[in-house]
Amino acid sequence: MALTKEQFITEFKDMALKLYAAPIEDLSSQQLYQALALLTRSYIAQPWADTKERYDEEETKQVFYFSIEFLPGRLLQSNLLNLGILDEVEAGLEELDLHPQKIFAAEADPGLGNGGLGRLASAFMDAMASVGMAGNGNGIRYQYGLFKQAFVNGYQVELPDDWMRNGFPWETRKENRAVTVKFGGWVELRPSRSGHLRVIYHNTDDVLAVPYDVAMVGYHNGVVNNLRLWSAEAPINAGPHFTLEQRERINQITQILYPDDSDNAGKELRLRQEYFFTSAGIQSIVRHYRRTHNSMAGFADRVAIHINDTHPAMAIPELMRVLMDDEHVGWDEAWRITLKVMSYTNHTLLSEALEVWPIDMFSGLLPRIYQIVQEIDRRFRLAFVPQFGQAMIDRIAPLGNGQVRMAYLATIGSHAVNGVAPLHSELLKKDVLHDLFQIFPERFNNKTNGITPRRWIQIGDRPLAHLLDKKIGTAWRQNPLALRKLHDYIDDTRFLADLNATKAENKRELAKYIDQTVHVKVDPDAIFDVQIKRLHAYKRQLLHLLGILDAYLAIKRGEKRPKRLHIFGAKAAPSYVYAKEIIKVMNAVADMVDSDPEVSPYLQVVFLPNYGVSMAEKIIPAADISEQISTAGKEASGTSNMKLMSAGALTLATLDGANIEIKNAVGDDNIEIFGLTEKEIAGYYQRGDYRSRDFYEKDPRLHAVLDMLVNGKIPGIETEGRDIYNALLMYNDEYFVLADFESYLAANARLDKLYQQPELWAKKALVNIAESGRFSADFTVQRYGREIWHVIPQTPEDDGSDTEA
Ligand code: Z2T
Repeated sequence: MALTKEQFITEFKDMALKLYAAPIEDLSSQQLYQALALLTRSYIAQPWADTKERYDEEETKQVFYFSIEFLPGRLLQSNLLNLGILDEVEAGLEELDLHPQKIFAAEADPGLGNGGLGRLASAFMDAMASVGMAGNGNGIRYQYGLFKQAFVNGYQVELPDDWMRNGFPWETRKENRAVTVKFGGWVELRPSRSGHLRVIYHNTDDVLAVPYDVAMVGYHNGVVNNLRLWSAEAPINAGPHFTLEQRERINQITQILYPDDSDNAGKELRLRQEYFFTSAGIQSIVRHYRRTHNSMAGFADRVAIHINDTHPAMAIPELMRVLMDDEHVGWDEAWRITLKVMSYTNHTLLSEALEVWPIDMFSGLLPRIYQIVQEIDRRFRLAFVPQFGQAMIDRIAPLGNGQVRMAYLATIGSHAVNGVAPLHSELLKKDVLHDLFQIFPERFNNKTNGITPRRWIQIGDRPLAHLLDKKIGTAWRQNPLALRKLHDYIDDTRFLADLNATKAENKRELAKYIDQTVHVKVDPDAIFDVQIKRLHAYKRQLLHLLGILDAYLAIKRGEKRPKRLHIFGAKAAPSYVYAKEIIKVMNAVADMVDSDPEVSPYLQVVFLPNYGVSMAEKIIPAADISEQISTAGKEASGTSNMKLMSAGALTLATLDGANIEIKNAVGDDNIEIFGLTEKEIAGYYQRGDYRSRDFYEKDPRLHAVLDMLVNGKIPGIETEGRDIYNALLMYNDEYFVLADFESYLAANARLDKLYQQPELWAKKALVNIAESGRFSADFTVQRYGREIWHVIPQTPEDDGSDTEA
């Protein structure tokens, strides 16, 4: 859109006055933020309405991305950027003697997700709008987001995230679009005169699902898509017998996000949440479709529904329910429509994260849905036992072992199933969904994850963005593949120095931020070595920690090395004791290193509390090294690896998830690979001959490091050190930390050496930035659109390379 600085100044002052009846000089940052957000929303309103009208008029096929998590990050700056008025607004604010960054920082960061899965969902929303795809989000409006993390005496404590305290200016409540979701009770199936079954619900608990819509603004294209978040409320005419307790139970449904990343707690409230937003979404999609169509026959040509992991997998039986019970479609036709509409992404191979629900709980809470799952199960068995045998079908039917098995249900009820990086997609076919792959091989495909360079470079890394503009022009802002132009400057000594200077500037900025937030002074000339992701044993923050302890001992022995600053950001699930113990030890090691004048010239450790999207925007631009060190075969994809690469950090990585794609993109010389491969680890499992203790006994450095966990040398830890020591030695080190220790140290030593040659380092950083464009989520959603959702016309150039997992 077009907006001059002068126009903006007038409209902004006017908005502030209307809102607060005061001149802008008297307003707090929060008030200025509210005024600016509301003004921005007023700019969004018309294109939002227009986009919706256009989709309806042109009968565009629409995608609905169902996800129990969305992590959009702060929206003001990205909305201004995408509208194309960020520069004018910032200039206007400065002319008013205001500080844009201070105003942007007043926005609460909606933590409606745990980590990668939720952030990916939001990246896809941004990308779909930006490539002009009709993509809608469907999720939950959690009253409280992911807990705020604080450290008390080095221990993680969790505080409630009251993110809507000041309201959420980007949402609009759509009371007129509310639907009712039914729980519990019992079902009566009664043949009716017209021949179809009448389904009568008795004694249900009814919940009103009220949608709140959030605009998803496309980049410089006038498109504004919709993210619909549902809130649970008591029914309007609840009647005199409706108790406060009942009201309370309803409010609970959308009260809080479950804080588990890659883990399944199996709680009934979680099942309620899943059905709540799924049923509300399906009902509203069907209702909207039926306003302009008098049958459901063409539904699958207008609607694609994507199931982000299995949390919304009830969309399958729910759509069957609506088609049959409300729309009187027969089973076979309903199933044909459902299969064509639904597609499913798996995000993990970890068995503890695979959702299963006890049949008792499931059937009690969702009696009609359970009947339909039983029928899906019955027909699946009938169709495939003859060809594949009872034993195999028993393993993979939707019902088994007294459980509803959601990944199997999702695979059986979708026309497409994908993993999120090639290795992950291969392992899905080989292990977790092996039997279903035998039956439905054509459904399986890969879609490598992506990120949005708009947020991570244009917003997060202004100094780099400006340097790029100067050197290669601004085309990369529209098409990140244009970053490849950087290769032309690989021998441009001046440019390489500029690149290093940009990094140095970002490091000074982060150093300031660290000082302001945790009151720790860090040396901006150190190597900034970053590991930012949820805390989980398979991600092996512990391997990084053991590397730090080894460095500590080496420095104590008198070794000199370039100074390294290790930066961690990680929340642990509140119930994940082992992860919390690792946090405590990290914080203890940080203190030990910091307070030792022999060591602190060479080594520093900072664990920043409350890592999230907005903190990532500050850390990533300053990173020299990106630690992506999961046990091979365990990290489905990873996405912080892509973000850090695009900021020119060198990746220190195992051959896992999308690290392998990064290696293929930049070449072996521009990434630091170490550790066992997935194949080698599978070999250990098969033979059953991994003995972590052998590594401890053979390697004196490892021996010394592990002993530190229990010999009292790290002040302030007791049981934590012992528990970790035991996990590694008595319980045989489930994640092969000890097996990878030596090669991890060797890779680190190579990085230390490389850092002595700044120009060579800069060349490698350049190649990483240049090749990061391929990981733009814009391309990812286009591949989903072409190959799964069928919302993009197939063109001859499509090589279909991504369909081969
Ligand atoms: C999650 O963030 C991821 C997987 C999950 O499995 C759950 C959550 Cl909350 C159920 C992550 C993966 O661990 C990560 O490798 C991947 O990059 C990300 O999803 C997005 O696909």
